Order: sequence, then structure tokens, then C-alpha cells
Amino acid sequence: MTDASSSPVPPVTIHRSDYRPPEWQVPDIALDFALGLDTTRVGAALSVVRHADAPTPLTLRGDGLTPLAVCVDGESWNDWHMEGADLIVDLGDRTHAVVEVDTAIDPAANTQLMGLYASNGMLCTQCEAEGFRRITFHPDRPDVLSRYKVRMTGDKTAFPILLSNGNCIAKGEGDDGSHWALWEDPWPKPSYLFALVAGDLVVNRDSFTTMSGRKVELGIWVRAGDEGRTGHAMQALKDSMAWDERVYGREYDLDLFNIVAVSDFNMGAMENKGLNIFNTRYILADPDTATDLDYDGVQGVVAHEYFHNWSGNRVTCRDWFQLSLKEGFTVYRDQSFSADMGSAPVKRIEDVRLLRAAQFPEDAGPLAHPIRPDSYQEISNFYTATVYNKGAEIIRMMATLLGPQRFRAGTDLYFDRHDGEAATCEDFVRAMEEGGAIDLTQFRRWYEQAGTPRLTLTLSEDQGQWALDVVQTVPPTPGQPEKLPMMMPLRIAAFDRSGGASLPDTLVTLTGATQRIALGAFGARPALSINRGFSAPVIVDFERAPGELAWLAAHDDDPFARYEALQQLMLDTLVAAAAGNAAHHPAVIDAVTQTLRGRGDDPAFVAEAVLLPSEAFIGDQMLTVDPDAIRRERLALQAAIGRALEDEWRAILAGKAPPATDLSPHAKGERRLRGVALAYLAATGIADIPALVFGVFSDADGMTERQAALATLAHGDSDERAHALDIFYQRYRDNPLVLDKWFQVQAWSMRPDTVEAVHQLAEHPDFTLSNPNRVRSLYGAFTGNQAAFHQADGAGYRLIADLVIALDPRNPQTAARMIPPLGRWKRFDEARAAMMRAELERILAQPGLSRDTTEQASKSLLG
Ligand code: 0A1
Ligand code: ZN
Repeated sequence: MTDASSSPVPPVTIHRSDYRPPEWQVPDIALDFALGLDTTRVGAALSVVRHADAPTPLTLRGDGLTPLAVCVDGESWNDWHMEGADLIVDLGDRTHAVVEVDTAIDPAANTQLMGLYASNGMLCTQCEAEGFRRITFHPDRPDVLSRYKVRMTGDKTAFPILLSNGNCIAKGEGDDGSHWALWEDPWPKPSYLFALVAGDLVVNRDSFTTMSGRKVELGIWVRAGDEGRTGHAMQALKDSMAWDERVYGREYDLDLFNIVAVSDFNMGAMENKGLNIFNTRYILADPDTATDLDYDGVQGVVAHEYFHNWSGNRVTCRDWFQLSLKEGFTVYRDQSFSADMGSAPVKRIEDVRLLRAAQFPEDAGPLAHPIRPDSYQEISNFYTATVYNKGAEIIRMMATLLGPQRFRAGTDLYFDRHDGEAATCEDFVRAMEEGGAIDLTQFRRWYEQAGTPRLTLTLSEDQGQWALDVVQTVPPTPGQPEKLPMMMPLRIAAFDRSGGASLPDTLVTLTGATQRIALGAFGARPALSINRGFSAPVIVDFERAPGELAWLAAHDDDPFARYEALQQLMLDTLVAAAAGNAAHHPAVIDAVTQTLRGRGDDPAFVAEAVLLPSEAFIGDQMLTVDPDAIRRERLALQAAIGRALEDEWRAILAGKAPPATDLSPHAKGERRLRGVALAYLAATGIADIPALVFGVFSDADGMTERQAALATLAHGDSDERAHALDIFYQRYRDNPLVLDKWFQVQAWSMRPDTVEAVHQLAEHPDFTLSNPNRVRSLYGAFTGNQAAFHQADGAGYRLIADLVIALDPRNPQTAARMIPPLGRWKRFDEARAAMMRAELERILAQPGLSRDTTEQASKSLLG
């Protein structure tokens, strides 16, 4: 509990360099839960073994717990004291002991959603990173691995289903209406992977036979009524299990794999051993309520959590600084899986778009950190796009440098060598070096240096021979003023635009601060295809004429590079226009026309390619972000493309939409393109468009079209807008995940009154601060609405600061996640910057502020 009256505790910074192996290990744990929503009693028996040479007391971390009884080797024990929230037990010169501690917790009062908490009458846990210490006293560090036996007793009516990790080895009933279950997990695991669920749930059961012929029972547990929406998740689970066997040779290792969906959850999902716990958002999907993107999210997150069984659980992390060891690698694995299950180029485009939207700004701001941070105050703040998504790019670069066979040799070595261990990022790189026979000495800098490297390119010619000069710089970041060049794979090609010989796809390994790449003989300046497939997570500065970009957008043989060329063309135009220079709409319109007309059979790719860059990404290219100019110019270009291609957009919409039940990549692509057509047409302001969009909304047989039409209408002020919002609300008011969309489309609106609208929506009876999904659907969407959040009078900043202040005492993790947008003040004009800083200061002045929010706000203020 936060005590608002206590004087502020100075933040403690944990340093990676301070790592020391644990002095006590805990090979076995027996937990006994007497379950209740308001009071749950926890009996813990830890078998501890001293690893330090000399006698040393046992430190058991706690958070908000009081020990009710302490016993050692079966005897009541008095040699203990509290140090802050932690329990210190003096065991004399013992080398082994069984330490028993009883505690009582109140799950219903646990609004942080860390530890054991109540959600809709059910009890569930979240222990990563440091939530186990909110359940019982424990070392609670990932390099302490234990075998768990968990007994739970609870009322049969309130908690008919009792689940934990591993296998259920016994169960029975009491004569007082209670029942109990005993679960055992044979695999030693760190405390952050412990899980327990008790509640009234129904199951979708299936099974999977592993490559060695073992049958695994699969169960997806949800509230009654939701079971019909679990089919996609189940298929994704089975596909993931088969994929990990095929691609990484990794088999599942228990007889049971359970997933539980809960509606109150701070993150996406959690990979607890044999008992994954998911945000409902990443389990429930049917065509009426979930968009194609939602379906993809379900598939990707189910895969991600499943893949953690090897990359995270069988091989875990030594300490939290190594978080990217499991997260970067697992994101890379889920990205590869999704690419294999659908369209690989489109998946790559989506991944890069996310990296640029979430990670590049982080790397360029006050919260920049290496994928393996050197220090933290609150580890929850480091579940970032850098650790996850840049981390995945670092693994991808190693895979590119090694090629598929050697990369597989590296991962085999890694899994075999470290199975059952708590490993480090260094262990992973060493396995890649040995398995892949490569020297990664310089490559290790990716783990050490923050900031997005920038490659500045120049083409030159000497007697018909062309060369490319690359200058690599890595920008200074907080605490890292000086940087060294990184090793990276750069895929390039060069085309003779008049049809002569080309330099085919070539993999160059960059190592120097400057490097010259010979391209060969060309009659005229070749069209250069650079960073194909986004082989390195960098920013490329290279002046190219609109004609060259348009040529590449039409002719490059790498789809990602075609996409990039068109995006660059749009970006150049928009940045120039937003900075007050003339816009070149015709070149963009021509290129969009070509892409659209030559669309062949890949509507998903076309939809991605013709989409304008986001307002935020345009802002990232400017010295000082001008949100109003960006919105104005982006809308102007959208309207110009909308008008120039009006017939094409109308024709796309006049065609029949594929049935919402058709989830093939092609059908999804067609729907995506129809959504893009709606947006372009709406931007034109042509009188009949709101009615046309409303028609799409009403005729939609599924959520993808319905939401696309609703979001399009939400930007305007037509009667159709109000009508559609009302219909949508009435239809889905009892479905929380769909109601989130209703809040979200309004917070995304480009209307000038969006700040006011968000204020009002926060007062809506369906809005609540207790549900993180709802908070994100309103406020998270709002911070993604650049022009609204940065409204010149600062009302958007105030709105978010007020939210952080209100939410922090209740759920500090989710509150702290709302702060980074306020930290980007250096990128804005002085007036906006001053207002953003003032809001950060106002947050920091709150008494009793959590460690999470204090760390994010104080670092953000430093700039
Ligand atoms: N390991 C999970 C992410 C996760 C982290 C912290 C949480 O606490 C609220 C929850 C989930 C993953 O990568 O999916
Ligand atoms: Zn993960």
C-alpha cells in the first residue's frame, strides 16, 4: 500500500554491474492457498539451501505483506525481522532448512493487478516481474529456480475451477462446500512464472500430439458465453506448437497446456509455465466482434506466449537486465511465425511500422536505453518497445548475418547448453558465435548502445564505376554521449533504369564509421535499393529524386523496398509541405496510381503501400514537430489522392466485400484496401461520401468493415457519424472489448473538439479507471492522436497529467505507461515544451507518487 502521508523515499537505482549470485537457493516450494476474494491465506514452505560459503541470513522479499507465523524446520522461529517490506530470517550456520511463512492477502483490494487479484469474481495472478512478493515472502529473483507444489482450497460454487502450473495430481472435496486441488510442476522455474487461477470458467478443449508422439491436452478457459470465440486462439496454439517443432526443433514438455482469459490485465498476456494468462483481447475473436487486425493480434500473442516455453521458461533470464534475452528473441520468433502463416512482406511492413512508431521515438527521447539496460528504478518501466521490438531486430540481424542453417545451429546450441538455467544476453551471443562460426565482438555494441544509428549515403562515379559511401553515426543518448559504429547487415541492390544489368540483392556487412561499397559499372546513376527487407534497424539519409523513388516503387524486386520507396516519396512531400515548402502532389499521385493499378493479386501489400505515413512519423523527420501543419498537409495530400483516384476508390468499394468469415490473407487484404479507400474518399469532402461510408457501416457483415467505416465517420461531423456511433454503442454496450473500440475511434478523431470529447467520454458511465483496456482505449488512443494531444493550448497535456495523477494510486504500472508522450517535449516548439514540462512537474509534485511514475516522469523531465 502506498502511504501518502509518509515522506518520499528516495528512488533506489539498481545497476546491472551489481549482480551477485543468490546466497540461498530454493529448490522446492510448497504453497497452500485458502482462497477468498477478500482474504486469501497463503502458507509457504520454502526448502532453502545455502550457496554462500559463510553463514548469511535469508532475505525474502515482500511487498505489502505481514508475516503471521514463521517456522524453521517445523519449529516456531523468532530470529527474524523486517527490513522495509522484506523479511530477514536468521538461520544461524544452517546450510539447509525448511522455512515456513504464513501470510494473508486481500485480492479484491489489489487494484494494481500485480500478485493475486480478483477480476470479475475470479482470482488470478500476475507475477512478472516482481509480483510474487505480493503473494508470499520469497527471494523473487529470476535466478532462483524451484519445483512447485501448489494446493488450493476454495468454495466450490465461487471457484469451481482451480488451476495452477504443471499437472493436477490430486483433488477432493471438504464437507463444508469447499473443494481442493493439488498441482505439481515438475520443471524448476523462477517465481515470476508461478500462476494460479480460481473461478467459474468454461473450457474449449483440444489436443496436440508432439513430434515424439506425446499427447498434450489443451484448454482455453473463459467466462461462460465466450467459449464460441476461442476457436482462432486454439488454432493459433496448435499452429505454434507445430511451428516450433518444425523451425526450432522444440517440443512442448508437459501433458497439459492451459490458457485463461481475464478482462483486467495490465499487459497483453503472460507465459506462466503450463498456465498462460491472457488479456481477453488476445483470446476472444469472432467475425462479428473482432477485426482482421484483432485476429492477427490473437494469433501473434498466442504464439508469443507459447514460444516463451523455450525462450524464457526452459531457458530463463539471470536478472531483469537480461529481459531482452527472452523478449527480443520471442518477438523475433512470433514475427517469423506470423510471416509464415500469412504474407511475409506485409508482416515485415507492419513490424517496421510499429518499430518506427513506438521504438524510434523512444530511442530518440529522454527514456532511451540499450536493449540490455544498465540500470533501472522500477523494472516494470522496461517492458518497452526497445527491449521487445528493437531486441527482436537485433536477433533478426544475427539471423541475417548467419543465414538460416547457422542461425539454427546457434539456437540449438543455446537451448541445449542453457536448458534449465537462468542465462544472459552474453550467453545467447556466444552460442550464436560458436554455433554460427562468426565473430560478433563488435556486434555486441547493439546490447550496449542506445539510439538509432543513422546511415548517410552518397553515390559517386569514377570512369563508369559506381560506388556508395556510407557514413554511420549513432546519436548521443542519456548517459551515453559518445558512440562507436555498430556492425550490421545491409541488404542492397542497384538497378539500371534503362534495362541494363543490375547489381542483384547483396548482403554487405557494415562495420566502420565510414565504408565504401563498390556497385560496379552502370551507364547512368543506378536506382539504389537500400536496406532491403529492413535488414538493419536504422535511419537512412539518402537524397533521391521523386522520379527515382517512383521508379523503385514500381520496379524494385523486393516488396519491402517498393513499399519504402513510395513511403519515402510521400514523406518527402509531406515534410517539405509541413515546413512551408511547395508540396509535390503529382509525383505521389502518379506513384499511388501505378501501385493501385498494378495491384495484381496482393491487395494487402497495395493497401499498406498506398497508406500515407502517420502524423507522428512525419513529425519524426522534422527538426521541430509542427502538429497542426502536419495534419493540414497530410489531409491535403489525402484529399488530393482521394480526388485524383476517386473512380478507383469508388470501384474498390462497389465490389463485393469478401465474407467476414473468410480470413485468408487475400480476403483480409481486400478488406484492408476497402478501408483505405474509405479514408481517401472521406478526405475529399465530396457531399455523398458520409452516406456511402454509412452504407458500408450498415452493410458490414463483420467488425473489420464496421470499424473502418465507423472510424472514418468519426473524423467528420455528419449526421451519419452520430447515428453510427449510437447504433454501434447500442449493439455492443455489453461487450467490453467492442465497447473499447467505441471509445477508441472517438479518441482518434481528427475533429477539432477531440480533447473536449475525451473529457466527456471519461465521464461516461461505461468508462472506468479499473480496467486497463478501457484506459488505453480512451487515453492511449488519445496520446496517439498527435494534433489533438499537442493542441496548442496545452489542454491535451493537462488531460493526460490529470489521468496519471488519478490512476497512479490505483494502478501505477498503467499510469507510468502514459507518461512517455509528455517526455517528447524537446521535439516541440518552446511554448508546447514549457507546458509539457510543467505537467511533468505537476505529476512529480504529487505526494506518495509510485516508483513507476516517479522514474518515468523524472527521467522525462531531464530531456
Ligand atoms: N512476459 C510477458 C509480458 C508481461 C510483463 C509484465 C506483466 O505484468 C503486468 C505482464 C506481462 C510477455 O512478454 O508477453
Ligand atoms: Zn514476451
